[in-house]
Amino acid sequence: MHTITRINELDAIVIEHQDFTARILLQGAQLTEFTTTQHPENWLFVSPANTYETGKAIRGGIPICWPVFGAFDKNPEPVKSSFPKTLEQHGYARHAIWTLESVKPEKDHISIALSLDAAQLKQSPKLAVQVLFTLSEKGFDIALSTTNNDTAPITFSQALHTYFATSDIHQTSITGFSDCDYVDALTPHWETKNQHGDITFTEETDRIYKTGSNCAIHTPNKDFELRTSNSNSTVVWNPWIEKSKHLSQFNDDDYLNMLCVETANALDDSITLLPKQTHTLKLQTRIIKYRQKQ
Ligand code: TA6
Repeated sequence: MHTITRINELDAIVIEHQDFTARILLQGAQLTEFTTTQHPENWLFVSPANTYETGKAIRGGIPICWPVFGAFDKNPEPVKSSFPKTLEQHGYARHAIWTLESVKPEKDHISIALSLDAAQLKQSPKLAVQVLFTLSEKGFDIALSTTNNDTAPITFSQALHTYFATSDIHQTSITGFSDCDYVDALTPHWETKNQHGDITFTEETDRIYKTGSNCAIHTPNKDFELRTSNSNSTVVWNPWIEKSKHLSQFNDDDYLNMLCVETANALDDSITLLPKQTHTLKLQTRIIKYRQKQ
């Protein structure tokens, strides 16, 4: 059911079930591949430019941005005062080697738990995080639980930075955010704007929507449904033509076949934990419609 394999410098858990397959890198507890018998193409985008080197972020799959989302200085004051100012973009979780806690095969699904402890990594403050993947022929579910093991309140931000695959970004849209406010991260002062109708892609897009509502991603040959819990912010990102040329681990034309829809707790939706409190961010992804390839 599961084996540990190596991709260049990185170890990965490979799941081979009769109804689904998956691959999770121990570095970053990063799900990079998920397929089902009914939908055998990787549901996730992973750039062919990745080199799978220790300490290098992998572009694709589901990077876990933790214990901060985005650039440190763009976080709210309570987050900035909880962490050292040297914290890198999207935090340290995606570069760290997570501990494989358990692999529990059941009849029609498998649960895989991995954990990371700030104290063990000599990071402060003392937060601990566990990610639980529940995989089945229906799709993948993720629960990201953070516990405050320190003695003072901690405010943190996070995101499941999911790269979804599409056969053509020009024929891809997102429904579920109409009339929702969003922060446009491409404006100098991160202006707040309002979404009119479906989200479509015609240029670089980098937005933090002020909702965690369920949404649907419509691609030429399949529609994904995303259901979330304990999230009131969703990041939508596509680097488009110019930014793609300057991104590491990414080909110039990769923007044509990916979009990030990130289940988050970002900006005003950052989370404050009292000592011993736990917060769990959840995402459930299903394919709700598919069209045979033309
Ligand atoms: O989630 C959107 C974003 O914050 C973009 O601004 C872009 O920086 C993207 O993440 C990728 O970040 P990375 O650090 O992986 O290059």
